[in-house]
Amino acid sequence: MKIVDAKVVVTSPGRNFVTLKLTTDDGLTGLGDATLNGRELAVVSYLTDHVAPLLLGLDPHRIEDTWQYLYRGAYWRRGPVTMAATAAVDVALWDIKAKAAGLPLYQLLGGASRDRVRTYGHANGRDIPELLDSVRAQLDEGYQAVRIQSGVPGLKAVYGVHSTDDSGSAVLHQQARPLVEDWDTDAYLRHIPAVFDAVRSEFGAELPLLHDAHHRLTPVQAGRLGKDLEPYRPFWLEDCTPAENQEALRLVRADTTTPLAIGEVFNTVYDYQTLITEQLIDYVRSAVTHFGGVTPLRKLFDFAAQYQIKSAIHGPEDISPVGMAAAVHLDLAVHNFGIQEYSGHTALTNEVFRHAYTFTDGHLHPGEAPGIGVELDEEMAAAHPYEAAYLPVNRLQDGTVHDW
Ligand code: KDG
Ligand code: MG
Repeated sequence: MKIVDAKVVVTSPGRNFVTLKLTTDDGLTGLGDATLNGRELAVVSYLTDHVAPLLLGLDPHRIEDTWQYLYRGAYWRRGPVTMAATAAVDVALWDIKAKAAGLPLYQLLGGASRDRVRTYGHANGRDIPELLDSVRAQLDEGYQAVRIQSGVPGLKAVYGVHSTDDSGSAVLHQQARPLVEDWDTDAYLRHIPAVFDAVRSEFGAELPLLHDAHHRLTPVQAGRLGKDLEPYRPFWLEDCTPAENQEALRLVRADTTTPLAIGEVFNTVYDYQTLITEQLIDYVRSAVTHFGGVTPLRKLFDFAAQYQIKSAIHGPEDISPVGMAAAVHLDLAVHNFGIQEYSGHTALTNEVFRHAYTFTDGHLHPGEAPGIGVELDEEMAAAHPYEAAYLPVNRLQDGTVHDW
């Protein structure tokens, strides 16, 4: 078998998604997600100009060899653009291999280690009453674990909470120029324990609650937050410090027993070396789409398993259903599965990307369709072309740029 076509499809059924479609000489196709939110076209160029020409004529069954060829062969390796492009190739090749075998991908990864995949959903509110309503809505949708994000008194727009304009209408984060959010760490640290207190009082002790600090704290601030949240037994505190410095987590770990999760902006196992070998974290949170695909993420999970660290694949709305499908196959197969983030996609997105995975009672299952189980409707995709969009940026109240 040979690869005869490599096509990149960009579509925006509400938000941008980049998809690689590989076709073989015997008519099999494979899909891979290459979406890098706010920097989509950089990956499109990387794939179209630099990777697609190399793939033509290759044997699609040689997944490991192709991965090494793209990773080592680029010389300029790692980084989100390179690894998103490499991930798309890797997942498309796994899709083809599983279709050729007539099996769902999870069967090629060792088969199911569980019956279904536990997820967590997103609840958020500009204030505590709005957050409580949002948690209730998540439970009504079937979720059995919930990430809670709250507005902070005195701040107009914070991560994870719908922003409003002066009239109070919701402002979308996807805009032609970055929205500017504002930040005050002290105000945040004062407020979040009260948020957990209110949610625990309303929903009881058993509901797994997660929280994302989105890389904004120093190690000492993160340690204090972790300690303040201990009475509420969070499932985890996510991305507490900026991602670049693995050593920071040593300080946080020394201060708190709140479980720690990190990794959505990591691209290779090297970003995790200290964190895993020193057992500084409890969950690895990389996306299939930004970590080079199923091949390296499987290796990461096996490495993490030796240290009792579990998987928690990043699954926001900006991972397409193609990336989500690959994640759910891996979730079902690996032994050290922890939890899967899942906020779902719009009905229109699910029409452009028809998928076999299902969501029931807060759990996902990849389905039994051969491959990863996603079909791309290219006509519908073309009817919703790319729209320029950025993630927000973040400034302290004196105007200083802060981590978003
Ligand atoms: O594109 C950025 C988002 O994927 C990220 O902000 C979402 O932090 C996130 C999460 O935990 O899902
Ligand atoms: Mg996050």
